[in-house]
Amino acid sequence: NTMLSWQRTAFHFQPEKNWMNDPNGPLFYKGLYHFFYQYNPNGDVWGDIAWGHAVSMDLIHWLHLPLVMVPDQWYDANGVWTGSATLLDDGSIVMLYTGSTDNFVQVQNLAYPEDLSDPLLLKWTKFSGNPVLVPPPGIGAKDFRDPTTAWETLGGKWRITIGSKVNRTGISIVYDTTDFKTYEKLDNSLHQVPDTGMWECIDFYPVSKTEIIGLGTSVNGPDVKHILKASMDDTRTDHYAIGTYYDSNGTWIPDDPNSDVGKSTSLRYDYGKFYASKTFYDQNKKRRILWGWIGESDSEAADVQKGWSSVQGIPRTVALDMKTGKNLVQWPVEEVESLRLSSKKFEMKVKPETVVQVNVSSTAQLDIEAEFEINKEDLEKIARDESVEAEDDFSCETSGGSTVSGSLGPFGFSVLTDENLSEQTTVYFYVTKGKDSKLKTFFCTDTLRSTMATDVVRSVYGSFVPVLEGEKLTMRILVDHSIVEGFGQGGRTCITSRVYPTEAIYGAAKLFLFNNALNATIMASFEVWQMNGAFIRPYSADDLVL
Ligand code: DQQ
Repeated sequence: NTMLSWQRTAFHFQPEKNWMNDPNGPLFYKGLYHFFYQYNPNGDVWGDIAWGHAVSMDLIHWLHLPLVMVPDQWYDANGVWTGSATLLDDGSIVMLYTGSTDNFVQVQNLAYPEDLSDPLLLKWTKFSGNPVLVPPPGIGAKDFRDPTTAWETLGGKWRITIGSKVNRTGISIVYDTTDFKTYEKLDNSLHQVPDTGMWECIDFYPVSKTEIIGLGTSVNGPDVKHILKASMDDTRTDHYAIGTYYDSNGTWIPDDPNSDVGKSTSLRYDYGKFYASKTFYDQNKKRRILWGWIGESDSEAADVQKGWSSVQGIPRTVALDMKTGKNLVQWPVEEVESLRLSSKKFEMKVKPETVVQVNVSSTAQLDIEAEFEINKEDLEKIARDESVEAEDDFSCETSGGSTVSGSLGPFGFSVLTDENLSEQTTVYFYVTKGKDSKLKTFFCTDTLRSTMATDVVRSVYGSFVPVLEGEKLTMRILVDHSIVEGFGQGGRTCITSRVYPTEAIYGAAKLFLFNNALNATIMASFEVWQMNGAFIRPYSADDLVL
């Protein structure tokens, strides 16, 4: 089936076949980036979970290696679930992961590389004393999973946190250890938020307030804020908040309690399809890198037919937005730019209610960087005009999508679109005027018309995006067959979507620029690159890796 085979991506990480989910234990070791992931060796849906493994020199081209851990012990018989790596000061590596036992109890296990001189880290040993942690009193046997990377306390111990829930309160349980074999539970949780349900895949790390660099996981001090992220099992969305970490009792307090982790008002890494994410500190390039699992929006039956399910998002550098101090900025790792082939630059003035085709030859693999400006006179006129209705309640999700026009939007790109515009995925800005006459900008992706197929979940995704005085509106879009990643305002708001066109594929897939605003002319200036495919294939002994 040519339509199904077209959906496989060209430069996103995917195994050769079968089901994949969470990123696990990412790290940089002896010149290589290692990536592990939740993998079903036996099928296209979740189950029989083992750890897949791949290595790369640049986070873009990958060699698949043999599985590193499979469910072969009583303490992980029902799955080698999610875990994290910690690099110790002596250069060794420990991996902590959750095992689902023969009895479906969630326990934490320790594993380490058999041979630290092997840059491929092919062989892993499970510690003979596993499990190292079992659910503590008061915690459900199935509510105790996904240990983080460890960080050092001022007292010289290692500290980790593990996600759980107590009734409907999501919590982050904390342990100290010196040898990763025995642990001491702290009295306080790192943090907890009522009514958020089970917290999966917690991530906890420092960000710099003063410099655009990543920080090692143990760094703390006056110039540092700490990010707490949890993956909300109820909604399958990743939420974070910025706050302050207290070493003495192992607690963290959000800067803004109104947008605490997991609350509906809280920040998300991504407002589309993006879950179970995990960062690591890349000591090679002094940056913090975020991996996120991008699941499917089609049916399981379709996944079985195509023989695979899920991709990983392009790894993103993540840092505190020093201009706002209130959100992170995420940006595709610079290495993805090595896939850029020929590019074309465009300057266009787009009148209200206009769609124009962007003349590029093939559009299944693109990188687009764009700047938009709303005509100043139109902007001022709308701001003054009292007959323009206030839109204080606007949200991308409930807006009806990019066909619903307002005075100042929507405008943006229509990707993976056929000539008749019967199939299209739109990534766009929408500017609203509030009761106070202030303008507010939203960054959205509309997949409602992305496919004629009926077995697909289609949504309008997105959120508010901060735009500072004097800034133009900017977006970047990566298109790779069935995945579209949008980065608004330098990565303040990000949206990933999976789309399954049936008509707009191969040569029939076009790119359009649209302005559906009723009263605003838009100046657009942008560059479009064709993207090369990445080498992502099985490792063979002939490969000269180093
Ligand atoms: N996936 C893993 C769990 C984790 C969940 C199992 C999140 O460890 O909580 O595959 O997607």
